[in-house]
Amino acid sequence: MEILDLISEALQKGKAKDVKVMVQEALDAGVPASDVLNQGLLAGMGIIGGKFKNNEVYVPDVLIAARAMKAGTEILKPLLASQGVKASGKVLIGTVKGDLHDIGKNLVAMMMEGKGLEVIDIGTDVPADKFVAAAIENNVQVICCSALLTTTMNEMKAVVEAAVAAGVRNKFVIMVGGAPVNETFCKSIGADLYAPDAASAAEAAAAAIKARG
Ligand code: B1M
Repeated sequence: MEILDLISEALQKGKAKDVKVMVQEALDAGVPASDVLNQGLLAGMGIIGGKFKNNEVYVPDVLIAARAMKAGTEILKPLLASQGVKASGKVLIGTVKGDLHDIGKNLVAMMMEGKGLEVIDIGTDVPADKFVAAAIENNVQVICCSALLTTTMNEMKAVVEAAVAAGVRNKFVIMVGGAPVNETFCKSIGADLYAPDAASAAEAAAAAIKARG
């Protein structure tokens, strides 16, 4: 079996230590970091996601797989982050209120760092007014909101509304993303940007910052 399949399999079983060792082995063998991420780690997480949906695995199984994913991405982080072109700017990122999913958010943050952006990560389960207060406090240019649940994606609208209420809507570009989110939803809530994945989110944030001058 190929190393990337072995990484996917170990991740599905939640074997964080094995994932760590094999990610390093793959890199040492010259496999590009992006292949290790997409064809190893994310492939494994995709399979777990499908099984979770079909009730073949349960929350604890997904949690240990998520931990293994984190162990693998920690090794990839410096490599993915060093591939980008430098661009100056500051972004704030968090997962919206009621939502604890942070793997996608962390990947977006990692790719943004790779673009030379300074990333302020305010974690998960973040209320709308906290997004806005932290954006003002840290003087960022882009507010990035992640949501993975259909029940929490509407919290992104609350972030837009909180920015309007605080009189700072024009000060920030508001970017949204996550599995249930799309361009139509982005427009419908009055956000500025939607990106489907971590790499395009980083591109879009850097471009928006550049466009604003
Ligand atoms: Co949850 N979960 N989960 N879960 N979980 C999903 C999302 C689900 C689709 C599974 C399923 O049923 N198939 C489902 C949501 C259904 C829905 O709303 N339609 C679901 C559910 C129901 C739940 C619970 C309610 C389960 C329960 O308790 N009964 C519960 C909710 C807890 C809560 O948040 N309040 C729950 C809990 C959990 C765990 C804690 C066990 C764990 C999270 C661990 C963690 O994050 N630390 C977990 C996981 C891991 C998943 C799945 C399996 C994987 C998510 C993931 O990390 N994917 C997921 C199923 C799936 O997606 N296939 C599922 C990998 C990640 C890299 O992708 O996050 O999509 P993603 O990020 C991508 C893009 O979306 C994008 O870029 C990323 C990289 O390319 N992106 C952005 C993300 N944010 C962005 C922001 C941007 C731009 C792009 O700009 C700002």
